[in-house]
Amino acid sequence: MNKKQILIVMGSSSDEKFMSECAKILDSFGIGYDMVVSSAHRTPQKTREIAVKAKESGYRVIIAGAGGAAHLAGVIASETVLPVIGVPLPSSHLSGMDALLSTVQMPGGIPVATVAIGEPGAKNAGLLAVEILALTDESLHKKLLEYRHTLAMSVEKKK
Ligand code: RP5
Repeated sequence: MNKKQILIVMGSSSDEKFMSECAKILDSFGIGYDMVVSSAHRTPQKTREIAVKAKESGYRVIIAGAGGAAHLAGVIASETVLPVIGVPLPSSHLSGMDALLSTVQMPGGIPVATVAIGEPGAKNAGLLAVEILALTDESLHKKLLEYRHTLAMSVEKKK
C-alpha cells in the first residue's frame, strides 16, 4: 500500500513554480505525496487512469493545479470520489481568471474545492489537504493549531 496520502497533479511542468508552494506545506507537516504532470487536454487517457487508480493507490486527497482552460481538477473529480482540490494557475494572458472560472464552475454533482489563483492557492490547497487528513489524525490536528499560532505571532511581530 502506498504511504503517500496526497497526489498533486499539474497540467504542465511549467506549473511547478506555483505548485511547489503546495509541496512545501506538505513537507513542513511531514505528509507524503506524489507530484505528477498530466494534462486534461494533452494527455486525457493518462489523466483518467491517474484519477481512476488514485483510491486503490492509497491517496486520500488529490490536488490539481492547471492554467488556461483548466479542466484538470474537474476531469479528475469526475473519475473519483476522493476529495479534489483545484488550484487555478495564472499561466495565461488572462492572469488566471480563465483558470479560476474553469475550475470553480463545476456543475452540481461533481465537486471541486477551488482555492485562490496561483501561489496562495497552492499553499492553501496543501493546508486544506492537511486539514482533511487531520480529521482522523490528532497529532496532525495539533500541528495545524501550532501552525495557526505561529502565523498569528508573525503578524503581531509586523505591527
Ligand atoms: C495548462 O496550460 C497547464 O496547466 C499550464 O498552466 C498551461 C500552459 O502549459 P505549457 O504550454 O506551459 O505546457 O494546461
